[in-house]
Amino acid sequence: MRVLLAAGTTETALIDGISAAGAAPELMAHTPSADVEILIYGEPTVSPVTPVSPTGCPTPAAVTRAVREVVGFDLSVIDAGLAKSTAAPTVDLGVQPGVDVREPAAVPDANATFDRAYDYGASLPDDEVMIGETVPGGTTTALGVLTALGEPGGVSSSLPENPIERKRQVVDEALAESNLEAGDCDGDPLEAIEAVGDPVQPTVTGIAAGALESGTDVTLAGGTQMVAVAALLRHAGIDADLSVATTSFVADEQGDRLAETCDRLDCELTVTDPGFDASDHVAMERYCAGEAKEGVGMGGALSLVPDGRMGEVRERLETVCDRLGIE
Ligand code: AAM
Repeated sequence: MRVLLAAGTTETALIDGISAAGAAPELMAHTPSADVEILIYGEPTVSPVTPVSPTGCPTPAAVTRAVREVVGFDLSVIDAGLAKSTAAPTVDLGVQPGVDVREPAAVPDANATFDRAYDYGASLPDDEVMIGETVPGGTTTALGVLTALGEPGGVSSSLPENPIERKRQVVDEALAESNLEAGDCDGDPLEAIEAVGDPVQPTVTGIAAGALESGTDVTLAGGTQMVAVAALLRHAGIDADLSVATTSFVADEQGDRLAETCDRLDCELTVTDPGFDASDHVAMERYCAGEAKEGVGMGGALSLVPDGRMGEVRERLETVCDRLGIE
């Protein structure tokens, strides 16, 4: 199995109170760069911080790394608009960081990014791939494109108390600034991304579209951000089989809505519970309290763990957290 991790940024993450994917707003731009270093090396290398929430919950990259150390999988990192340098080897598709969605164009080069990502996806030699993401603010931009497409339903959050009303306000402002109303982008997913999305979206949507077209099975590894990608693919007229693999933390928060949305988008849904309630380690306690919930391919990675081996993942996560200075 190859995991493709699309790592990017959007200025949208800087909107007050919208994201916990970094200890402080000025650190969020480093989160994706550090996340991919954790996946590759086990710890940040040139990145100055280990991404944690303001209350100290470690990045989901720690969990994905722990799974990787236990079961092993091929990994490629795609630069989907990084704002800070990273020492992780990345595939360069020329993607730029995203602009605040409340500006007229949030992803000015969405079309060109999609095309390059498509060619990359179509060139992959793998029979199956999983695609994950790291982009602070990504649930707000997910709500942006879902609304522009006219898709009902909400999105999750890295915060235990989802600031969904704030997100709706931001999306309303963003649509108005782009002279759009909810549902206006029904048949034009790239217009939705350009107006109110983030650069990870055309990257993941393009890779998935190219991979599916060339006969590669695709699992979208993530929560509501990946549901938004599934919606973008369906609105692009792609009807190939598609799966979403997420965590029990997202599924618990979203309730029946997650399965209903996946059903409507004709996506298979896999939910994996890592059994963190069996541990009294501070990181796992924070996940059980609803922090972070998903990201950096966590739900997809957990779905690769064979029955009976989740205890090993939890043990390994403690080692990864020790290395990251989280105890
Ligand atoms: C990615 N890196 C993270 C992290 N994520 N580091 C710490 N905490 C997280 N939750 P929101 O829209 O609330 O910002 O949530 C989306 C982000 O949270 C994404 O970057 C996702 O990968 C995760």
